[in-house]
Amino acid sequence: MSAQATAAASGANATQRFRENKQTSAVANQERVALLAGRLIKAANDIVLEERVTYEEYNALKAWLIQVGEDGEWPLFLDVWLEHSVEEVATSHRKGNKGSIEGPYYVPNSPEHNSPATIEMRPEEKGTPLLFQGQVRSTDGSPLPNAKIELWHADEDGFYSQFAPNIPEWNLRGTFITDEEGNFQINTIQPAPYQIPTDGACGQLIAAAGWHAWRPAHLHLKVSAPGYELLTTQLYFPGDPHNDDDIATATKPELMLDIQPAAGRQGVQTSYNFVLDPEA
Ligand code: MBD
Ligand code: FE
Repeated sequence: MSAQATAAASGANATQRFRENKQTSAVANQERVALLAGRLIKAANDIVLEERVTYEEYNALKAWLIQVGEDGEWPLFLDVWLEHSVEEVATSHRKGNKGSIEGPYYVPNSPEHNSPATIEMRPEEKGTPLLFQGQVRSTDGSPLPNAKIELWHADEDGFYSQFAPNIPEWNLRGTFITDEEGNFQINTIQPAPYQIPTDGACGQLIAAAGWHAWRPAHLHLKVSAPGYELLTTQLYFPGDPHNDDDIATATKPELMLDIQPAAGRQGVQTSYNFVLDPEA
């Protein structure tokens, strides 16, 4: 009975999380539905006509779409190949920090700590120790005390707790509160590059197209403070071979960390200051 990190298992978890956490019942306005669904259907028809798609290809598409659902990989598929454009539209007005996609593996209400703190990890947690510190500020430069930093990331094997088996529930997930000066100090480990599951429908597509399945190593963050827009973003590590060809198109030059050897201890450290936009 050894639970394995299968696409279907992590997909089922991601699907369930999505249903629990996201507002999906809002009835969009009829004109908008007709416009957007109409354009999507027209775009697909244009491709069929222009590329002279065969019945063989049409049936392969149908079989694959059915499989995406069976593997629970709609959250993965959409977050990898579409969310980055939605994020771009949603944050284009901002003057503060660059955002990035949330992805399929966020879980709300992770254990809360006052800064400085160490994120929950196993006693034997593998990986380079990482001291992650900085300040949360407003766009006018003023520091934001009591801001909330939610951090989640993969382990040294590229797995996320609650989406892969045999990892403690809140492993490498935590909520950190900035101090009176808006500063934070978080001890964690450096995550590994992440390969999306290769044994499900998304992996099948990647193999069939001759693409790769990698995201560069990344930290996921949600930074918030009362009266400010929620910032959902990711931070990346210089030198990762996939920083310039992320499968999820979610890297930005402004989101690269500056990694230094840790002062007087093992591992590495980095400083990053978050800038939040006041709510309109
Ligand atoms: C991830 O870890 C991730 O961040 C995204 C966007 C998609 C799949 C896995
Ligand atoms: Fe991720």
